Amino acid sequence: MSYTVAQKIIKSHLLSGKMSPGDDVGLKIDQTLTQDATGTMAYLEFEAMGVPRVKTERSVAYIDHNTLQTGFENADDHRYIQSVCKKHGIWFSRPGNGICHQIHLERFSVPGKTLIGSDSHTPTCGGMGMLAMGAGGLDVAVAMGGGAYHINMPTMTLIKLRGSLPPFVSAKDIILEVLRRMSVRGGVGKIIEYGGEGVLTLSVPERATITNMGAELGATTSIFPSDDVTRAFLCAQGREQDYVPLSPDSDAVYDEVIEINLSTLEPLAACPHSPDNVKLVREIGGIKIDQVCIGSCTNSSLFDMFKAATILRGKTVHPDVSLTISPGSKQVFNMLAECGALADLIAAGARILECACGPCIGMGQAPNSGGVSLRTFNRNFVGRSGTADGQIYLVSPETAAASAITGVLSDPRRLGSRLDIRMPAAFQVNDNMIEPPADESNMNTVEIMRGPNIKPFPTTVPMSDTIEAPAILKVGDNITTDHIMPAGAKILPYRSNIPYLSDFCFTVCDKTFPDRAKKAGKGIIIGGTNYGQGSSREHAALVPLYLGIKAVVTKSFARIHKANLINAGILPLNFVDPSDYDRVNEGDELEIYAASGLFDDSVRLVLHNKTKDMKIPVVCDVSPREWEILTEGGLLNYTRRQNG
Ligand code: MIC
Ligand code: SF4
Repeated sequence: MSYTVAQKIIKSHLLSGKMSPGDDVGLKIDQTLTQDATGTMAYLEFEAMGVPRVKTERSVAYIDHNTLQTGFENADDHRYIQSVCKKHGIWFSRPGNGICHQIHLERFSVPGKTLIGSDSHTPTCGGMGMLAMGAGGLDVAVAMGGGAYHINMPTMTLIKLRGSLPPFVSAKDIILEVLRRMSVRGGVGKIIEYGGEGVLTLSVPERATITNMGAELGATTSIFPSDDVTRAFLCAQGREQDYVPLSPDSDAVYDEVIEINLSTLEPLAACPHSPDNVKLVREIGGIKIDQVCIGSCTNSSLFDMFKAATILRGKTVHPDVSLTISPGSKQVFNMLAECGALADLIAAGARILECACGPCIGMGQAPNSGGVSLRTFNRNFVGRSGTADGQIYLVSPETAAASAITGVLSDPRRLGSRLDIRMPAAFQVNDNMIEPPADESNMNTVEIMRGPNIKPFPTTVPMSDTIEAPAILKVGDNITTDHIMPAGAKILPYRSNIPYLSDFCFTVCDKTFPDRAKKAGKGIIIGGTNYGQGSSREHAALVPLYLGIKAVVTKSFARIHKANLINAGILPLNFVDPSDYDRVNEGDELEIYAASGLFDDSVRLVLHNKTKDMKIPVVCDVSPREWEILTEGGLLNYTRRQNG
């Protein structure tokens, strides 16, 4: 047998199932990561499982999302996470140390290992040759307790990179080109592997930009081989001992092959309001801009920051533009300061923010009304910036910096022949902001600090034979988790308070939804294709659960959200005939029951539209294990029973 890079890692971590596409496979997880916006819930779930010490090789908790502390809530949650880490064997990255994915890449990623994280951009470490996947918090909690992580065995897509990038064209433009070709649902059920001679021209942080934003394809993950470039990065991080070479077998078989000639790529931008609405920068033209934000887990490496600093050196940010810079990690920030590049940015008029997610998740820096904002980030969903009518374009650091000077969207190739950037031979290594856990012998002395913001999460009951509820909401295609459970500075502090969050559920689509759902006490949601794309936030399942949602019936689901619904005990159903979507209106009275008592690998059910008196066939496309989770009322109940 011959294997791709991803198949090799899956094979060496396989705990259950067969590696044939679509089959449920259980994987041993070597490493986990959490961030603070999903972490509090994940650790509450971990505590509820009653496992005294994590069983992974390495688990790390990062504080990077909720760093605007306008009340006690975030600070309380940070204290809680810090104390749980100390007690239960988890490394704690303190606020100020940077964005989880950037730090994990620098300090902990190891080629050939598996990683799951309670954040959809966990595939960033695929740039290091790890099998790194985003997951719901409960899945991460189970993995910390030593349990397998289950996925449907993906098909394999090879993206063959030819040639090398022209000056001022960036790794960001490569992933934007992939999104242009494949769309936000083109990666569902797939692992995207990069190969071809173009791979050798890309550094690990550039590879990580590409695997990071592979999340926007809906892919299970994206991965690069581990080669001399990988070794050089690990050496520069003082971690050469972690290097393991990893490449596909020469006769590895891929289900799909896509070729991209890097030499012919041009600067690209994803236009409002979707990461796959990609156009050439020169084709969009010189639209007037109001804001430029450089940073996020996609583009905040030292190389990205150097590019911005070099372009801005000796210049002034345009008077109509506000430019923000968020370095990805303390390592990046420190090195920028030491070599003087930070001074170049400050002198040009950039507003320097702390190294954290910041504007990417609407934590400050919302643009002006109707404002055009160029961001080096990965998502431009409606309202995510904090301004409902903000117009967000996703671009490379080169395009962002060039435009910040001119005040209009600008093709960076106009800047000259090539940027003269010399990367240092070694990164500055100082892990003083990463706190190790207490020794096992001392763990019992650690007291868990729970603030008043932490409310119990909704309990679930085993599934009943029939569900009777109204179609409480009907939505269209590509609904994101930012629609279902918005984030931003006003709401994020309440990620450990499901009752409070419930007042914001789906308000991007329908302001009356929370009230209506509370009055009805139960409901079924009707959705289109790719329902639940975007974030891994399990709150997008837990909050609907709290509001009495029993089932979600759609044309198709995004992977992580579907898993989160199952984990919460909410039935994810698909129309057998997608055109039946038109046969249900909001407000119709519905009933769901099994078509036969039998269960094979997908349960056939009937959606009885009582208002229209129509019987619509629907299917619950889940594995036998997932069906058991659903019938027991969710993963926590299931895991508790498994652990006796
Ligand atoms: C995001 O980019 O949407 C987030 C915020 O990082 C989320 C996680 C969350 O909602 O906390 C993600 O991508 O999973
Ligand atoms: Fe943070 Fe934005 Fe990355 Fe999400 S996408 S982890 S909010 S920087």
